[in-house]
Amino acid sequence: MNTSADKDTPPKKPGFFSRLRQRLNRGKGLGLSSLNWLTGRGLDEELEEEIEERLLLADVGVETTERILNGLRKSAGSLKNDDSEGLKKALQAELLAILKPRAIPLTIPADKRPYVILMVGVNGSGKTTTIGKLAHHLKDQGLSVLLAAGDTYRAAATEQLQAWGDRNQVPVISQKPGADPAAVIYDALEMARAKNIDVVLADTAGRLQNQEGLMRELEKVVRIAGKQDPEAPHEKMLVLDSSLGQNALNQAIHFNTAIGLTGITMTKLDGGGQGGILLAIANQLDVPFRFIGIGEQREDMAPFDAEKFTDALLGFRDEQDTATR
Ligand SMILES: Nc1nc2c(ncn2[C@@H]2O[C@H](COP(=O)(O)OP(=O)(O)O)[C@@H](O)[C@H]2O)c(=O)[nH]1
Ligand SMILES: [Mg+2]
Repeated sequence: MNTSADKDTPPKKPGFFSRLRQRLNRGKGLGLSSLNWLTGRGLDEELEEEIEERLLLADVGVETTERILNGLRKSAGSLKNDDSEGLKKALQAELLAILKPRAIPLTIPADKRPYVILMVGVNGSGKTTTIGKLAHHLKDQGLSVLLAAGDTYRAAATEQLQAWGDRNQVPVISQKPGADPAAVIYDALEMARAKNIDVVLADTAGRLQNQEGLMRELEKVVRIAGKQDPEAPHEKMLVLDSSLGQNALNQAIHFNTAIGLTGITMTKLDGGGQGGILLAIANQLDVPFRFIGIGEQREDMAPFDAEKFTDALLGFRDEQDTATR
């Protein structure tokens, strides 16, 4: 037996939010990722304009930027002119005030079985990948999971879901390409009930070319799931590509109006987006953020944490955030 301390202590790898901070920092560098430029300055007109510009470039959007600046002006009134630390804290507080109310984790109550999570979003947003990550996350919590291949438009979509099922060793219910997605999900719920499965993760298609058709299809899926269990789907989770900037906000509003969202997962925070789009969405939609994704692997997703996200966005270091896995 090898008792060397080196072998027993796994190498420290940066934790999720450290990686998020690094990836946001890797972006265009115009965002909020380092507040060094703030040092030694008071909130005069010039600095206000600079903050405004940086917020807009970070995808925060006009309305939400205005809210943040108004809040900053109020707190700056009680700060000394060169108290940039105070100003940074005030900015942090403004962002937190917007994000904190949306940090409501996904919980799976023990009395709702199977718990049905319907994943929606446009093509390429990361639905299927997020299902794979989520299956892993839920299995880690000791829950049994079943995947439903509700994107029946392309055979490749079912194969991709099947691959995630294999990787996580969870069953996948699918039908032939072209099958009715509502029927696939109905079958999956029936199977889940028969096998006492805890959670069903239902994939859906997300073609952009026909928004109305897509929304009607999703409404039908919701209706048919409700025939198995009036409360299903318990979670209608929008998966959003955060690198789309303000377009992501428009998608969120659209899906929320059509089917009433209960949660949002933001993907691709490693993908060039500045992260400020979460502020815009949080400020304008009363829908919780459940998870954020920073890559294509299973471990590249974590529950949304408003404090840690804000610190990552502002480039604040959290020395504790190291994982030992
Ligand atoms: N960099 C990065 N890529 C992602 C992330 N989530 C998904 N992807 C990739 O985005 C592409 C589309 O994802 P997919 O799950 O197929 O999207 P879907 O069409 O909504 O099901 C795939 O190549 C994924 O590997 C993420 O958080 N970061
Ligand atoms: Mg897909």
